[in-house]
Amino acid sequence: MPGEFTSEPDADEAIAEARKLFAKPCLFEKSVVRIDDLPDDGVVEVAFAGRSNVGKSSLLNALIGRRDMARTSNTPGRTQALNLFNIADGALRLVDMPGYGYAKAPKTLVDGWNRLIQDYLRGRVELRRLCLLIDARRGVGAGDRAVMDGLDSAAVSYQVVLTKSDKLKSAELERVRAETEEALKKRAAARPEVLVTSSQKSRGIVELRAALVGLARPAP
Ligand SMILES: Nc1nc2c(ncn2[C@@H]2O[C@H](COP(=O)(O)OP(=O)(O)OP(=O)(O)O)[C@@H](O)[C@H]2O)c(=O)[nH]1
Ligand SMILES: [Mg+2]
Repeated sequence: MPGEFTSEPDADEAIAEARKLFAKPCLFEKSVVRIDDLPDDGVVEVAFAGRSNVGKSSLLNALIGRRDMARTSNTPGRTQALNLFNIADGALRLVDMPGYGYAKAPKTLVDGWNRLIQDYLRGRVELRRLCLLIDARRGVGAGDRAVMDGLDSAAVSYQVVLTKSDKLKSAELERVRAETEEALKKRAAARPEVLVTSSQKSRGIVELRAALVGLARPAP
């Protein structure tokens, strides 16, 4: 099959490009609590969402190879604003979002999550991909499904990423991954592949970078 020969070099190329991009300087830009305070510079954005404590800030730190650029915490619900990080002087912006579902699973995006996030997800033209993080031990929950419903209807392209894979044995992990991929088949805006990561063990980070590099402004 010709496809078998074309896919491999592409994957290698993406990994090499991604390594270069994520090795470039990354700056914390600002914390935003009002939609009007978002930058108006046209830089492409990738946001990180998921339940409180799922590991969003940790994954963002792992991606940019910094220990504590995005603040992590044992206290769920720590990240309250949209925190913006700028890679390579505007090649890409990473957005760390507040977690959802700490008190109870939201029935809809409207009542479960705050207005800022809703406006951001529905209206932000610069948002090209949302990484939806799911704890590998929990799998897809009611809150995650409510968020996916919102993303599908707003046509926000999203990538599901399993986190904390170091907490599961490989057979169990494979079962959760396969189940999650199956659940995404009916979802219009979901990327079909589920990525498996551990920020603690640095697993799946290269693959996640490679999945995002194509969205960034090409290097000059
Ligand atoms: N074992 C393990 N623990 C992790 C991993 N990633 C994050 N954690 C832990 O999970 C907890 C929450 O991590 P955060 O990155 O702060 O999670 P968050 O999703 O940003 O949390 P909020 O901003 O409060 O919603 C911390 O105690 C982390 O050390 C991982 O890959 N493996
Ligand atoms: Mg956080």
